Amino acid sequence: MFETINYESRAGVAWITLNRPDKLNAFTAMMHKEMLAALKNAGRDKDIRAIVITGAGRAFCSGQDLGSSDNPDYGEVLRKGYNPMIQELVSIEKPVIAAVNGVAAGAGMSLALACDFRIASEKASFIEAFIHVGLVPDSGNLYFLPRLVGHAKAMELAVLGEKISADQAKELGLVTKVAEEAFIQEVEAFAVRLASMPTKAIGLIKRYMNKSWESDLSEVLEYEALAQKTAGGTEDHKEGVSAFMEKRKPAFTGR
Ligand code: T3D
Repeated sequence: MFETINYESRAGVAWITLNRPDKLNAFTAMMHKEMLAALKNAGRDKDIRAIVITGAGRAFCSGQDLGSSDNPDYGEVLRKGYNPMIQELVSIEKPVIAAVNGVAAGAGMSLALACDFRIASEKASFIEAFIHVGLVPDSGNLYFLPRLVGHAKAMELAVLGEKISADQAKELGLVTKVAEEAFIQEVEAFAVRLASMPTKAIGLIKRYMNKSWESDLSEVLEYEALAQKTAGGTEDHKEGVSAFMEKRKPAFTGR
């Protein structure tokens, strides 16, 4: 179905694997197109309740394919390729996990930052590679990085472009977890756990937590009221309360 990525679904989780391992999964125009289609598909599919993005081979993603930058207008490359992909990822009201199996460089790091969670393998590393080719962080990097690590650290990472290890990323709060055991099994367990939670509530948390950065307190209070009205009408809310009263484990269905 796809040339540059793989798409699989199992146990309520969509697995999107960037699949150009000989180029460390560098982005091409085709990969942007396919990632957008895969994300739309996972967002629309009612059986999918969590999404994992990972890389084939030893890397997560090395950013733009420097050998295939045939469009000299990089603004257009971003507007047509990267930006719709990042916007789609952020607007999906389901949890998206970056399973960072190896190096995440340039726009590959941006892709990981735009996800809701990052689980890193011990072999993972992160590098703001843009500066080494005289470019600026893009694909939402200037938005997400300072929000995740603070302004001073974000400036340091973006300007110095030094590679950081999985453990350093964990210390900075960039990753939820560095996998200690078999990486994919740990990611799978985390994704399945998320996929069995109240999906609508997670979607609302994502939507309004993202909006909170551009809102004042009274706006956030109103968003919370709107979100709680919606969440309060879900089957999962009823199930959660029933399970609590009956002293049993809830069985959430995402409805
Ligand atoms: O359109 C536009 O350009 C605007 C948009 C820009 C967005 C961006 O993402 S700009 C930043 C682009 N990315 C980079 O600058 C990163 C370049 N890669 C690296 O710095 C290093 O490869 C890594 C730090 C990621 C990994 O280093 P290492 O030593 O583990 O691997 P390597 O030996 O450098 O790479 C292995 C192979 O992958 C190698 O090919 P070869 O020699 O075996 O045939 C290398 O050329 C290839 N490769 C790695 N990254 C890219 C790439 N080929 C094309 N594009 C890449 N980004």
